[in-house]
Amino acid sequence: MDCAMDRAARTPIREPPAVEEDAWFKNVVDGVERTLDTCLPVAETGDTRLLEAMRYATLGGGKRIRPLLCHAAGVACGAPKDALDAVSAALEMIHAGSLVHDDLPAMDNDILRRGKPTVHVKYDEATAILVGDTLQAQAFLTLSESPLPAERRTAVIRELAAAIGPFGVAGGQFIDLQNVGRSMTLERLEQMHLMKTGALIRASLRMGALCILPEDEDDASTYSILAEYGHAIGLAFQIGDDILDVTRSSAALGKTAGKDAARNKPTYVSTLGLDASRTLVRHLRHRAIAALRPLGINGCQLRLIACRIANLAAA
Ligand code: GRG
Repeated sequence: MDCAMDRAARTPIREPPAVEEDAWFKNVVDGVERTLDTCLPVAETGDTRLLEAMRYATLGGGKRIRPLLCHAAGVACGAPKDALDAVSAALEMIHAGSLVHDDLPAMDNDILRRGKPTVHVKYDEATAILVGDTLQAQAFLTLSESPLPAERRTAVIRELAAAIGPFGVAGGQFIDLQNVGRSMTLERLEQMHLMKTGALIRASLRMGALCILPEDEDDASTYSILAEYGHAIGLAFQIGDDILDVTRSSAALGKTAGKDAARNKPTYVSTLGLDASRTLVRHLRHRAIAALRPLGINGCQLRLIACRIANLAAA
């Protein structure tokens, strides 16, 4: 890492008052919790086990980073809150379903998630597979019924489908699994994480904006700001996740700590070391915040989230 980059990364960033910040975060998180509760199906009669398992995987846990990003980008563009709530709920269903599949014995084989037994431990493996599948279906159903004009609805559906496919989340997960026990170049590691973690983060931002702005020439600059911010924040988030895996306990994380090293998985920490990984997170935070400058006050919430993500890794 060069010195100029390191100096920039160390420059303190003035943050807006914590009270307003906390109120905004709480408002979004509470809103998404309510919307998820409404959008997840409940059985009137018959076997309720699959529906219960979907709720177990999705409700009452997680940092809700993707809804926060979706709302922050939407607020910056003037999108309506009810649409942002629906889109955020869909994003969380996809994310929660991906965590359920990620924890399966055929993938990361974990027993603890969000402080609770993973879905295949609490229920069984077949149920966990179906929970991932049905959460995906429910996410797209939620988007198809979202309070948006038809053209905006199609745009958010398309964005999410593209983000989770072979060139996004699922493709990144495939590369990840192929490389357990191997070393990776920094470039390849970055590419993998831009797909596995970054694709849904970038989609969260774009879907917030797509609720109101067509992606045409008039609004191209907004989308390029979100692309630059999303690239930086997506990587910072993943590097933070790698850092926390070695610096925090399972109790603090709510998931099994030290798993990357135990499985001999290539990570930023194993590739760059802890200090350089932390420096890189600070650099990426600055890059993300710098990208927001043209948005002025409208980028305020996005700026807060960049600080929050960087602070997670710094602790
Ligand atoms: C096609 C969506 C889809 C999934 C199938 C299993 C799989 C392919 C992909 C796994 C993707 C995955 C789990 C990436 C990890 C991303 C990551 C850093 C997760 C942790 O996210 P947090 O910290 O978790 O936001 P909480 O619990 O706070 O929501």
